[in-house]
Amino acid sequence: MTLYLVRHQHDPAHCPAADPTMRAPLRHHLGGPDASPHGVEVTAEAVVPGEHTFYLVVESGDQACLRAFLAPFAAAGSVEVYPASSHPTVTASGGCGATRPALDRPVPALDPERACRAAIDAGLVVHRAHPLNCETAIPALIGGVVMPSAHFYVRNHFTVPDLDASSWRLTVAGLVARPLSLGLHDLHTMHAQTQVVTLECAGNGRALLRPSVAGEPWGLGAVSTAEWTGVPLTDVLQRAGARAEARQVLFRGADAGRVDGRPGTVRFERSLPLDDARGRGALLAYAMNGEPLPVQHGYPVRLVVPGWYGVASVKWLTEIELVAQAFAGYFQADRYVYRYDDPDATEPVTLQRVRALITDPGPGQELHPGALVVRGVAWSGHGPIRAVEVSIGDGPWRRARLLGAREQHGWRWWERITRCDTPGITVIRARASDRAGHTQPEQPQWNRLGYGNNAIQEVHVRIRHPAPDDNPAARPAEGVVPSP
Ligand SMILES: Nc1nc2c(c(=O)[nH]1)N[C@H]1C(S)=C(S)[C@@H](COP(=O)(O)O)O[C@H]1N2
Ligand SMILES: [Mo]
Repeated sequence: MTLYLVRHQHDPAHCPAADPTMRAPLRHHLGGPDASPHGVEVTAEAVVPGEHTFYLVVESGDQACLRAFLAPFAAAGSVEVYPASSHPTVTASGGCGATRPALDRPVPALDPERACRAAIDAGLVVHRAHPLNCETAIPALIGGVVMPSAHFYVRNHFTVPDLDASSWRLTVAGLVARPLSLGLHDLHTMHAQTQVVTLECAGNGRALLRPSVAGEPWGLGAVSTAEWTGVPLTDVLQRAGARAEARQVLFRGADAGRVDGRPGTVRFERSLPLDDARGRGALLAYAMNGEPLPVQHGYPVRLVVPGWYGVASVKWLTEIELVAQAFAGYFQADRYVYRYDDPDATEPVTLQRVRALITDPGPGQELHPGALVVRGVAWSGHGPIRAVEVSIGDGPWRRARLLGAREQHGWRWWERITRCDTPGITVIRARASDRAGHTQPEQPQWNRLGYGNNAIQEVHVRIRHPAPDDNPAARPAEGVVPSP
C-alpha cells in the first residue's frame, strides 16, 4: 500500500456537497464500503470551508485503483494525486530535501518506504529509513519470554533483499569434501531444532556513551528475543565435510552496498572460527516464533549464533565457505572491533556482555509512595544469569527474583518487589552477573566505534508526596507552599 494525498476542487457554482442528488452518494462513496473494492483505504479527509477544496489522505495498492475510486470527484471538478510519505518516515530519512542513498541492488529489494511505515505502525523506534534501522520501545519488551516478531529490533547495513524462496539456494563450498547446494525444501526435510535466543546489537546503548561516538544512535532497545527454528549448522557442516586445513567458516548474505574505505560494492559477510561454528548451537533458521522468517529478519534463511552479538547472525544467507585464513572483510576487520585509545589494543566483537534492562518502571514515571515493583530482563553471552540485584535511591544492592524457565540462550525475566516512601526523584539501578563470573561495570568501557556498552542502567522516577489524608504530618501548614 502506498500513501497518497488527494486534492479535489470544484466550481463554487456546482458544489456537489450542496447538490441534494450528489450529497448522499458521495458521502456513501467515501465512508461506506465503496472504497474497499477499489483497494483504497481513506485514512483522513477534510474540507476547507468556503474554498470548495477537499483533501483526502488515502492508502492504495496502485494509482489506477485510486483513480477509479476518485472518478466521482473527477466528474465534479479537478483531482490532483500526490504520492506521499508520513512525517516519521521523512524525518527518519533525513528530511524533505534529503537525497536517498544510492544503494546497490544486486537482488530485488523490499520497498524501503513500506518497510519503514510497517515498522512505525508496529511501534518500533525508527532511527533510519534507508537502510531500515529501528529499535524496540522498552515497554514493548514486557510480556512473555519471546516477543512478537513485529516488535523485534531491526539492524540493516544495506537495503533489505526480497528473496524468492523457490529459487533460493544455500551453497556450501571452499575447503569441504562435498560441496553442497541446498534449497529451502532440503533444509525443511533435515532434522529441525528450536531454540529461544536473545539477539543484541553490539551498538546497543551507544547513544549513552560520553564522549559520543558516530554510528546508529541506539538507546537500549536494540535487543530482542525470539524462538528460532532451523537446521543445526553443525549438521550441514558435517554433511559437507570440513577439510583438515579449514579454520574459519564464512557466511555471506544476499545484501550488498558501498561502505567507507573499501572500493566497489561490499557484501554483508562474517566469519566464525570453525570450533564456534560447530560448538555454539548455531542454527540455519527458517522460522521465527513459528512462522517463516519475516523479510527484514532474513527470509528465507538466516544464521542465528546464540550468545554472540547480533552481527554474527547473518541474514538472507546464500553462501557458506570454509577458509584456511582469518577473514578480514569490512564487517569483521573495519567494523565490529573494540578500538580503544591505544591503536594496538583492538579486539573483535564476539559474545554479548552481561546486562540487565529495567522495563518497569519507565524513565520519568511518577509513582505513589509505598510498594514499588521493579522488573526487567537480563542476559549474557558468556553463560546463564547468576543474579540480578536492584538498588533504590543509592541504597544497598538487593537480590531480585529470577522468573520463568531458564533458557540456555534467552534472556531471563526478573522482578523485585520493594518499597519507596521518600518523595522526590529517585534513581533505580539494576545489575546482572552471570555464572561465568562477569558483572556489569558502573561506567561503560568507552571505545571508538561504540560497542558493548553494558554499564549499569539507571532509571530516574518521581515518587509523589503522599496524599494529605495518608499522613497528616505531611500536610503543609497554612500559608506554606509545599516544595515541588
Ligand atoms: N545480511 C545481513 N545480516 C545481518 C546484518 C546485515 O546488515 N545484513 N546485520 C547484522 C547485525 S549488526 C545485527 S545486530 C543483526 C540484527 O538482526 P535483526 O535485524 O533480525 O534484529 O543482524 C545481523 N545480520
Ligand atoms: Mo548489530
